[in-house]
Amino acid sequence: MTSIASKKVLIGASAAAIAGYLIYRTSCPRYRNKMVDQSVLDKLDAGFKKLQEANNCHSLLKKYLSKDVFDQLKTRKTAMGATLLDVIQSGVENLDSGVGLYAPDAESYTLFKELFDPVIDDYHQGFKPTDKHPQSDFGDLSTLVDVDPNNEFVVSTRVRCGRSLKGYPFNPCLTQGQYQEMEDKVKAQLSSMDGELKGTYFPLTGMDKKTQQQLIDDHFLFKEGDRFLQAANACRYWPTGRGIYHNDAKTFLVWVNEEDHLRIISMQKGGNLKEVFTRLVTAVKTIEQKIPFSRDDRLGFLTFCPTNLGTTIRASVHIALPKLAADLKKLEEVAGKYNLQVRGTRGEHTESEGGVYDISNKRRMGLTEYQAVREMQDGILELIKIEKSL
Ligand code: ADP
Ligand code: DAR
Repeated sequence: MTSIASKKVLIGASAAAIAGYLIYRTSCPRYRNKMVDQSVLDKLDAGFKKLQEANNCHSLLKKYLSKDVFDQLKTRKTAMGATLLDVIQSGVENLDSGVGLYAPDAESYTLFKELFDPVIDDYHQGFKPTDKHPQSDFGDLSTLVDVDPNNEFVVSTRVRCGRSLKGYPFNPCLTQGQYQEMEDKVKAQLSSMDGELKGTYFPLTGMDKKTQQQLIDDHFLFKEGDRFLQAANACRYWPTGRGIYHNDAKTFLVWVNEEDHLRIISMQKGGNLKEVFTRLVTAVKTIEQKIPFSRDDRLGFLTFCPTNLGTTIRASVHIALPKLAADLKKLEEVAGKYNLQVRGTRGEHTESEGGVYDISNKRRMGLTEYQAVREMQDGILELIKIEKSL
């Protein structure tokens, strides 16, 4: 075959190969799914317009979803099929969101990093894209204290962390079967807890409403129908796969598949933070030997909401500071100086009842578990000192 003829054959073969690849890319179910549907793009355009026109929206979503970022991200889709709409729909529907976005799966934190990174930096007060969350360190527990030994101000103390089960996406991408599978796995593992942590798992499925409401009123169980989570597609198939594990004393609890796969909680009356955190550390170390958790090398433990990444620790007191709290804005301003966040009695997006506030550390990333808990301890001690001086 002449050299010209062989070149013609080679060019023909290459053209056929390229054509075949292009057909594959447009026709292969996997690659076809890589394209964002026009219906999703239309919803995204409408959502972005709504955010832009909202004058009284102060969410981090609105702050950082510029037109440029929006145009960059709106055509992207994760391997699990999550789009920018899955990320922002809660904040579009709830313009009063503080943050307004969630990660439908772990990949979202990198695929939509142009939006997540500035939100994370802002919320966690300086966690840059080049920063790396430190390894877990629960610290020297003997240095923690009872923040209110005379029981003058603190009603109760609670420390919680979130954990995601390795191999499972977050709420919007979970199937009903996965919810059930995860619940079965967690229930089986928790059934072997012993000593102070020994307890019982109570699925929400079949739980009578009176019992459920009493658990919520006593601050043990998560609220139902959170509009922010509903809009984020975090409540599908409810109550399948959802429930609560607790010991008899209700000082050790585990929430299953509310906002995160797991919320591991230690709580008790009074201000003895040292006892509460020691119990949580024991529980986390016990559970992680039974259930593999999803942890990112840069972001730390992964959670559905970016505000909970890293340590995922929220250490809080239910506290009454009548003089400081006479002016809520003043209380929030003073608390903010110590990197503390003020929530209502029933947690976020609620009001105070009887003058009791839920005050906790705000930062969860770029510091260790011990530092996050210590930040709460030191801040609360300062607030009590100020209250006493007024
Ligand atoms: P999370 O702490 O899991 O992020 P929330 O802010 O909704 O979620 O609070 C969950 C529940 O924990 C609410 O019922 C709230 O009243 C309760 N809670 C928070 N801190 C304390 C505390 N120190 N003592 C008792 N209950 C608390
Ligand atoms: N609805 C969200 C909540 C942000 C932080 N709290 C969480 N993840 N429970 C908001 O943007 O207000």
